[in-house]
Amino acid sequence: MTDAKLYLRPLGFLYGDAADAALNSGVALPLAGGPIAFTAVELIEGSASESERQLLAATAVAASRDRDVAALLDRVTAPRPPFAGLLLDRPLIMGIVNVTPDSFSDGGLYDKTDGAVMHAAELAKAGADIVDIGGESTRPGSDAVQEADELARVVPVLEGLSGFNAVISIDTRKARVARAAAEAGAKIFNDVSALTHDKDSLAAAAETGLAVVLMHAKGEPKTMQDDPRYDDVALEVYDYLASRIAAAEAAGIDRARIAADPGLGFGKTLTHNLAILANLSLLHGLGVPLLVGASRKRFIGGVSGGETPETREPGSYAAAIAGAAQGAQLFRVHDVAGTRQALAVWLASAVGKGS
Ligand code: 7PJ
Repeated sequence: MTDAKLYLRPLGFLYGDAADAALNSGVALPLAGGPIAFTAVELIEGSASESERQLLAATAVAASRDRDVAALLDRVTAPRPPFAGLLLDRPLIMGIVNVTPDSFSDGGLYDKTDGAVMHAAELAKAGADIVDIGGESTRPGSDAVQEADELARVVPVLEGLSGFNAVISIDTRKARVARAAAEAGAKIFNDVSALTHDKDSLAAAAETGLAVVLMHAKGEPKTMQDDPRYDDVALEVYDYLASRIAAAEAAGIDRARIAADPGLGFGKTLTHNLAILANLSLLHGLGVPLLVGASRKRFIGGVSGGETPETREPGSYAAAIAGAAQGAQLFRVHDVAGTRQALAVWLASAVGKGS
């Protein structure tokens, strides 16, 4: 096979005492250095168009003398440093604050500065570790927003949050917005274009020292849902994110400041979104924390019904749990209290005790 690349997909997860016992007796390996252990690995060699797959015991992969396998396995198992100052020893919740008049899920309810500031405070009280402030709707079909309009929307909100107790993230594709947000105290540059939309974004991230979320999207928001196609969506998303992490590092952004996100709903059909979720653990090979943004997205309605975003909340909890069960570290959600409860009950029942 020409151009064969290597991927490792951890499988067979253990939690709590079972994970500890398996790690101590050497029959499992730690997932991203966290409390979850994995017992099996799908070893994938090839490319999105042609791949060979083998299911192996994790211990067999650990015993491999192949240097590429060993290096990749190191990335899968290595502990992740704190992200934007936050320890990754439990699922972290990023609450969504839209400051957009056309936001699809809250109908523009929070489009005024005071409303957005109040909403952010409510999310923090409900247990959000991060609040993500966005002034440009990137939902499917939406138009681009002018920089001046976006700045006018988000800067007063960020200023209203000075001294705020949760970490502040700015959801933007624009370098100037990210720079203004950094001045106003934001710690995370969450970019659905993975720092590609604006040619100054890599430099803005490097110079401000912001942590970055690099998200996969295929195409622009306006047209991304017009018949997206992939040979193998999970491998193509992986390759894209790997290339964006490399570009970020080359621009001077330390790997410790990077998280990766497969971008559910961004140029993906229902089948693509589900393939990504089912293969999520593959992305630990990127060697950075993973963020999952499934909240209220259309694919949830596609699985089980749920015409309006508000009715997709139970499915959003389930998608977050599916991500957490595979070791994803960050969850971008609308309903912070509900997601927190869902993740807490899942974790407590997987581990067999409350925290
Ligand atoms: C995402 C995002 C996502 C990250 C939006 C929506 C559309 N940022 N911004 N991941 N989605 N990192 O909330 O439905 O999935 S805007």
